[in-house]
Amino acid sequence: MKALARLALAAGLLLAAPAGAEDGYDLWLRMRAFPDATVLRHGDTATLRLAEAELRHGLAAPLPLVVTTAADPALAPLRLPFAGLGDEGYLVRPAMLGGRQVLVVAGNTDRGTLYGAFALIRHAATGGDIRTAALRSAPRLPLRMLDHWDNIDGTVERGYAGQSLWDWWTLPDHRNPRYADYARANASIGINGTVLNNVNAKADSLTAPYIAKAAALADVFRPWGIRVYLSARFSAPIELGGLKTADPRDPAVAAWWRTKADEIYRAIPDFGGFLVKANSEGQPGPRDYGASHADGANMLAAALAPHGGTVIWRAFVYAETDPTDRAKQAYEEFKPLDGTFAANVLVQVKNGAIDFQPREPFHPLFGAMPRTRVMAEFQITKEYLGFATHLAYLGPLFAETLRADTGRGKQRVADTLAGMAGVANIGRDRDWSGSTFNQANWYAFGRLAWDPSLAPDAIAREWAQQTFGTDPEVVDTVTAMMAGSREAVVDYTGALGLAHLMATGHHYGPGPWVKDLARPEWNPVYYHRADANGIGFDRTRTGSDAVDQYAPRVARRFADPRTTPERDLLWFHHLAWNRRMADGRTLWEDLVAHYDHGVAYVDGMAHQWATLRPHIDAERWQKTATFLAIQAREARWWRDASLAYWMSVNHLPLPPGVAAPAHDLAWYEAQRFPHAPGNPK
Ligand code: BDP
Repeated sequence: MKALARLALAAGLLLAAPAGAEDGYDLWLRMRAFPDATVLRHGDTATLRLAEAELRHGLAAPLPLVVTTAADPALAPLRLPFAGLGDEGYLVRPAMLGGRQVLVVAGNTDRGTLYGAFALIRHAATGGDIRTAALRSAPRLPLRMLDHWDNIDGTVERGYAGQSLWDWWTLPDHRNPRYADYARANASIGINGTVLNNVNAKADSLTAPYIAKAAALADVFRPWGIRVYLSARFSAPIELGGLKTADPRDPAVAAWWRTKADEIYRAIPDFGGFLVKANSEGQPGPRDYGASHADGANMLAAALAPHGGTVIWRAFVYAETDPTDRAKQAYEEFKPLDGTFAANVLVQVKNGAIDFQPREPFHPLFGAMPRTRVMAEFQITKEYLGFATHLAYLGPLFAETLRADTGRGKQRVADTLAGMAGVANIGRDRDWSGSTFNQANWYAFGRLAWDPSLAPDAIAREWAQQTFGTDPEVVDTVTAMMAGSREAVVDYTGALGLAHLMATGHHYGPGPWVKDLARPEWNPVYYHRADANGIGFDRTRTGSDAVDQYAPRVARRFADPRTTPERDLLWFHHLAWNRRMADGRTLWEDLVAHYDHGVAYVDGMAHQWATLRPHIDAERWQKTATFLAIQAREARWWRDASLAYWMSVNHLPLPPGVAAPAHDLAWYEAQRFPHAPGNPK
C-alpha cells in the first residue's frame, strides 16, 4: 500500500482513503486534491462551479487552472481550436494568460468545460503529466443515455444491485445527496441523458405527483449536463385520461398527449422526451389499432416537438402471433418504415436481433434505415451474463457490435448511430453496481458512447488505474483478468453462436432443455434446434433466411458456414455434430473445449485476484474474491448441465480426458430458484 501511495503522489494524486475503508462507493472517482490547487473560474454558472469544484478536489495541479468557456474574452488572443467541438466538446491547453503560465480548461459551453475537467482528472489519474496536458475531444454520438428499468415500487427489473436508486416515496421533497453523486459519475464519462423508469411502464409515472418527482431529479441532474426522460405507456390516455382508445390516429388521443407534454415541460423545461416499448411482450401500442409503429411514434413526436423533445421508439418487437424467426421480426416491421419517422424520433435497436445474449451478431437493422435516426441499445446489467456476481467485462461486447462492418459502403455499426443507450446496472448497493468490476461496464459504456473507436482494453486500463491506483502489478493483473472475461461467459454458457439457453423467467443458470413454454420463441430448444444429428438454427435460404436481412456482402459471408466466423456459426447454421472445425476437431469436441476453457478462465481469474490481496483494500478484495468463487461454481454448473443435456440429445461420448458432469441431467433440470433477483412479478 505504501508503494501505491507513493506512486499516486508521484502522479500528483492522493488516494481517497486508507486500505480497508473502501466500499466501492467512490467508483473511478477516488482522487482527492492537495489543499492548495489554484482554480480560477471565469464565468458563473452552476455547471462551471461544478467544474471548478471537481478540479479543486480532483487533482493537485502544479500550475493554476483556468475554468472557462470559448466566449471568454481573455481567451481571444490564444486562438484556441474550438471549432468543431460542438456543444459538448472540450479542450485543455497550457497557455500564458495575464502574464502567467496556466492550464486552460474550456468548451464552447459550460457542459463542454465540465467534460474537460473530468478529462483532465482522468489524464492525471492515469499517469498523464498535468503541466503539458493538451487534450481535445468531442463526443461522436449526440445522445449517450442510461435506461433504468426501475419500477415505482422500488424494484428494478433485471437489477442486481439492490433497490432502485430513486426513492419515489420521499421524492420530490427529499433529494438524497446520492442523486448528485450519480449525476457526477455519469458526467465524468459523458452520459447526458437518463430514462428514469422501466420500459415496461406504468401509466402512473405520467401523473402529476410523479412528474413532480421526476422534476426534482431533473433539477439535480441539470447542472451535470444530464436530461431526464420517461418511459411512456402507450395506453396512458385510456388509463389516466379516461379515453376509450389509445389509437394514435384519434385526434382526442393526440390532444391528450399534447396536453400531457405541456404539463411535463412546465415542470421540466429541458425534459428529454419519451422512451416507448410498444407492442412487445404484452405492452400496448399502435398495432393494437392497426396503426404502424411510425404512426405511434410520430403522434408522440408531434406532442413533444414544440418543446424540443424526442421520442425514442424501441425496435425490440416480436409477436406471439407471428411464426417468423424471432430474429427477423424487428427488421421486417421497421425496415419498411424507413423515412417515415418524424425528425424528432429515434429508433432504438438492441445490439443483436434476439435479446442481449452473451454474444449476438450485430442487428441487421443497423445501416438498413439510412433515412431514420437510429440508436443502439446495450444491456449493462448482466441479465444473461451471470447477474452481478460474475466478472464479465463488457467493453469487448459493446465494441464488437460498434465495430461490425455493416456491408454498406465503409460503414461500421457505430457510423450509423445517432446515440447509444445502456440498460443501467445501478441500484442502491453501496458500490452502485453490485460489484466493483460491474462498475467497469458502466464506465466502458459511457466512454464508448463518447467515442466508439476507443479500444476496450485501453478503457479497462484507465478504469483500473482510477479504481485501484496506478500500481502496474495491480493494473496489469486486473486488465488481464478483464480482457477475456466476457468470452469466458460465452464459453461456459454456450459458444459457437448458441444463444438463449438460460432458465425461464429469472434467466439465472442453464435451461437448454426447456421446451414447454407457451410461446415457441420463449423456449431454448427453439434457438439451438439440437437433435441426434446436429445443432444450430438454419438462418440461410434453406432455413429462415434471416441472413438476407444483411447487406449483400455480409449476407454472403453469413450464408456459408465456411465463411461465417466460428463464433457465430450456430446462430446462422444447423450443422452436424461431427463437422470438422478449423482446428481439425469435430464441432462437438470444439463445443466441449469451449465449456472447459470458460471454466478454466474463471479459475485463472480467481488465481490472479488472489495474488493481488496485499495490494487491494480488504473490503473490495474480499467481495471480489467471494464473487469469483461463486462464478467458478456457477460456470461449472453451466458447463455440466449443458453437457449433460447435449449428450442426452446427441448420445456422443465426451472426448478422452474430459470430466463428466457432476450430476445427471434430471438433477440439473430439477433446480428451482423462485427468489432469484430482478425477475418481474
Ligand atoms: C428482456 C428482459 C425483459 C425486458 C425486455 C426488454 O428479460 O425483462 O423487459 O428484455 O428489453 O431481455 O423490453
